[in-house]
Amino acid sequence: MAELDLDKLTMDPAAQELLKKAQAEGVETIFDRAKTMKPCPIGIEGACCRICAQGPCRVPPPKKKPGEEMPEEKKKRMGLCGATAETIVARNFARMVAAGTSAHSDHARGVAKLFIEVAHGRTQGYQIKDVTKLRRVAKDWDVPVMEGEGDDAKPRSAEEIAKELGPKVLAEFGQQDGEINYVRRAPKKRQEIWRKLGVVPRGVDIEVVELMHRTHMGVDQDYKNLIKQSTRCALADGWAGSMISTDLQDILFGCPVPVAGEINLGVLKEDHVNIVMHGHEPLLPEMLYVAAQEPELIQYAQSKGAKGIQLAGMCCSANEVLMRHGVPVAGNYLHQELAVITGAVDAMVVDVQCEMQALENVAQCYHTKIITTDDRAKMPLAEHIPFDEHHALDVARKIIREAIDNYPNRKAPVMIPQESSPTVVGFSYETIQYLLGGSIRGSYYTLNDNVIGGRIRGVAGVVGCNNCRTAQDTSHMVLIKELIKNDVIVLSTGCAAMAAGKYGLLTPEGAKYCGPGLAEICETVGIPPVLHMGACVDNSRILMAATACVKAGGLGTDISDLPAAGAAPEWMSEKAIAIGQYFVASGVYTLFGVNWPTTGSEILTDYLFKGIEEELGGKWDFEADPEMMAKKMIAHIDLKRKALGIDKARERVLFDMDMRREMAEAAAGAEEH
Ligand code: NFS
Ligand code: SF4
Repeated sequence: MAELDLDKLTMDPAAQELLKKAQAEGVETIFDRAKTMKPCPIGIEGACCRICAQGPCRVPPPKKKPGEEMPEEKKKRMGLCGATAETIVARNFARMVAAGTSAHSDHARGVAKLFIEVAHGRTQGYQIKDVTKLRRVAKDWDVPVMEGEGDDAKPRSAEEIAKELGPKVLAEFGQQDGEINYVRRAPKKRQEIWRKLGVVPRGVDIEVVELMHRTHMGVDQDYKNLIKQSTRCALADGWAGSMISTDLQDILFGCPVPVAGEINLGVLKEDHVNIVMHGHEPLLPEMLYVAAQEPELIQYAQSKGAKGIQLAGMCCSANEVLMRHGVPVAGNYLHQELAVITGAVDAMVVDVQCEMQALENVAQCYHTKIITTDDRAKMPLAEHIPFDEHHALDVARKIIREAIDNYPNRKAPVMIPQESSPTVVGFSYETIQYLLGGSIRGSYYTLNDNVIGGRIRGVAGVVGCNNCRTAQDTSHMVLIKELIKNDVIVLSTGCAAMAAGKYGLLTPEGAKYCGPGLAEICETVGIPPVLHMGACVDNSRILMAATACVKAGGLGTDISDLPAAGAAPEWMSEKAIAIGQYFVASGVYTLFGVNWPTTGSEILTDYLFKGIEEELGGKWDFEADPEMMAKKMIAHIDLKRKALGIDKARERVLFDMDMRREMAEAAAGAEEH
């Protein structure tokens, strides 16, 4: 195996330690493969079409020297059928949006189906936990929450409401005409923009199917029209699929409130049965969490010589159970193989999305059992224990028993890194409203007030994955630290949020990295500078928070007016592209790092980075350097502040703060002497 330059691969000391262990034990990981297999230079630009059997047709832009004019004949690039570079690159981009939307929406469909089963009392272990949220969501779907008239009216039972709400939500997926329901949640002006452009989704499935149809050979061959349908599809992800996941999961499992947790591989325990829950859908993890506390199973673990059962999460499943129950997190995306390499994971239970097939190979070298649980996501070498909501608790118990039975089989030397960091998570849209909204207005008004007054310069969403083509977590950290240093509060989800947690930014003490304005807010309210809002489907919470800011007043009339920006500096998944597209379509300036999948067409890239802003108020950008990325986001935020006429207020605040600090320093100096 090739020598690895660890600092270039990951900034996480736990990961570095385990990579050394892997090297010593001759176990190959994604980090090794990234060294030997380079990305295809044509594919990386989106310039390869393989949607029909006459291709693949490759249309990379001819390399020109800087400043050199491209000869006209070279500008014309096309596939055998005449599809231009614009069409080919746009089709590839569109298909990423379709796949990403499918992932979130198929997840949502599963939750909706479970929800209906729970309403009818046909499941095992589940219940409706958050009746307040149920009632609020029901109103948004025009489901009555009271029965009877006038003085005789009394609240309907949770089950009654849920029985009526469930099918309505599920119907959203197959709806053929009209508008998806949650469009009504967006600011009025945003709704008008969408309606005028004709991009309001009709349903969820229809937008994906239509996009797949339009990217078939010889259908839509106008790149702007392809991007338009990508927008419609992505909006069905953000404002339907993902938002439905978030809402129904909150109703079933509880709307997150601040809870303490712990992040990194150090949460595994050598003398415990370690079970890692990896994937995205919290349905089974919720039951594993219940079952792992059953005395019978704990005793069973003890009978095998373990002290107890340690559950830990990975990827977005981790975020789900972390923010609802404080279940510790073993790591983000690039930690998955490394967890197995500790030699201490007795079972890794996976469901769907972001699970590397390499897991089954790595597991061959250790004793770890990889258990797939979803019929949509199998691996040939893994054991399959299908999840079934009607016997969910029994399935969870069976899985835990298998893990316990596997505990005595540990063989390779076990090495669990020490690293783990405390975190405070669970900043749902509702929690932020409660903490920062102020009790009088019951809205995001106090947050707005602080933005207007200048203590908070702006709001940034930092989300997305790890990507083995860039050092793990480094871009997340450089970007986030630069933002909070400049008083930009950060809302985070997914693997980015976990990265923030690993390096201490998810605790109120993270205030020490902040500029004076944001530090003051963190200290007064007792919040971290980076608010962990959940899994990637919970980017819908960011949409809701942005909308609430608009509605609270003082910051314009649309999301595109807000001093805000979004970024995914280490993205890798198609879901990230779908998310980015719905943020752009919701009016947000959105930057991605690592690489950009449309560079094969300058015209298309130019449209996504500039032209699209005229239509949607948001736009894409690419920036590989995280420091530069922060600068671009802050510049955008300042531009929006200026447009709102609140740029001067911030100068006054900073002036005040400097004076206050000088006075404090002078006072401290006087005391010393
Ligand atoms: Ni989001 Fe979550 Fe992580 Fe990326 Fe994958 S786990 S859904 S896609 S890698 S952030
Ligand atoms: Fe080539 Fe056109 Fe077929 Fe694509 S659709 S592979 S560009 S012939």
